[in-house]
Amino acid sequence: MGDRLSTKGVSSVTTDYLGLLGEVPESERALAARARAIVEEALLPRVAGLYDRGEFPLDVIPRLAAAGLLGASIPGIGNASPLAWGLACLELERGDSGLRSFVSVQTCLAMTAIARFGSDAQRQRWLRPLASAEAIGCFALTEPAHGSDPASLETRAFATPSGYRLSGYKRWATNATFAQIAVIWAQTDPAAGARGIRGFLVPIGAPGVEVRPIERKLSMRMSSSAEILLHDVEVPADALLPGTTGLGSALACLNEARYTIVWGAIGAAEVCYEIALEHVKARQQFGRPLAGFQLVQQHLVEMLDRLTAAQLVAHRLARLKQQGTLRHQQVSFAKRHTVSAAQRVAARARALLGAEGILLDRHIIRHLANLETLATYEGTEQIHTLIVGADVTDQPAFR
Ligand code: TGC
Repeated sequence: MGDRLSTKGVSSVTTDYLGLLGEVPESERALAARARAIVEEALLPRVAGLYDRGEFPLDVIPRLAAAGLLGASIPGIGNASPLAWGLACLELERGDSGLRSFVSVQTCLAMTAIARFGSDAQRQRWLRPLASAEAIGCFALTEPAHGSDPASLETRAFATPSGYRLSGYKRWATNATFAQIAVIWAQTDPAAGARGIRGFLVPIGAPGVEVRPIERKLSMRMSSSAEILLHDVEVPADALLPGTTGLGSALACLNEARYTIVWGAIGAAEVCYEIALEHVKARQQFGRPLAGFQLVQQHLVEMLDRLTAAQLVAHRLARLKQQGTLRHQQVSFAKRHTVSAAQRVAARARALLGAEGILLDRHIIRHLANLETLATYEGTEQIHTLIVGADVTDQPAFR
């Protein structure tokens, strides 16, 4: 299998145990099919090398745009259904989480912020270029001292006669090293607390914007992560996203990105399960295939159990989103569920491959490492536990 993992012909047969895909109309599979083609042709043959070098494949971006993946979920741009979008995110993550994260940040964070909270002029200026990849966007909420608690962020937007002066320090912004535009979340009025937080469109090339890549990651190595330092950056009044009304606006964008993580985690889990299953069928020890041992079968069935439960959660989430009744607490529930399931599946798959399981060329260790990021970014597993806990008890326990 080596560096040239082929996913053709195995995924729906071996990982769709309850036949969920059989109920998905062809029209809702087309986007995912295009994503899969890109992954198989343009990513998988070289993914281990890219990951090893910590390099994002910039040359794939035009193909993602041509396939309609950038902005696919944005009304008026892609118009993909939640299910079609989720399945596409699953396929992207089967390649690598860095690819799904690129598409997710561009679409769910940068484009959603503009589509929902931008002025007509901002939408006109940015949405089509972002969908066609003429422009790349990023999103900066987290700060070195404020991750799980963004309400306390310290980046300030001071009103000036011509607009705003932004000063602050952002961290963990995906895509920032090659983006043209950043959605920056800043406090405009500390007395207003979380409701004083507003979003701003800041060109990465503006004087005073400094982007510093975050190096030496051992997870999500194919994704570009960066810090954004704002050294008294002057922006005009129309840099403000006028529809933003507080932290809730930023969190509304995160809901969209969290939805893609729900699906992406399943893609990673599927690949790990498939590779492990193929391996134990082929690998002979003690005179017979590993697959014939009871302990191995127990591992496989528990992996399939978690994977299938995660698929059911994701499909249900898509249905709720389609109906317009999805609550953000349900997204938290699902992110927590599918990422945790994928972590268990990937860890067991790694063990089933023995020493081979730690090789980049066997893919599993890469997904396992990436899943550490999925369990952390856009709300840690613990934060999502507390969001659901508050929902079921009416007792917020964050502070
Ligand atoms: P809280 O008082 O609960 O909420 C403040 C306001 O926001 C509303 N709200 C939401 N609205 C939409 N969607 C959600 N998911 C929402 N959650 C809360 C809420 O109703 C309220 O509205 P209003 O009108 O009453 O003002 O806020 P809190 O300060 O108590 O915090 C709650 C908590 C901890 C759940 C929240 O802060 C949280 O989700 N924390 C995790 C933050 C997080 O996910 N950070 C990661 C950011 S992503 C990033 O920067 C790096 S990844 C992106 C990349 O890869 O580039």
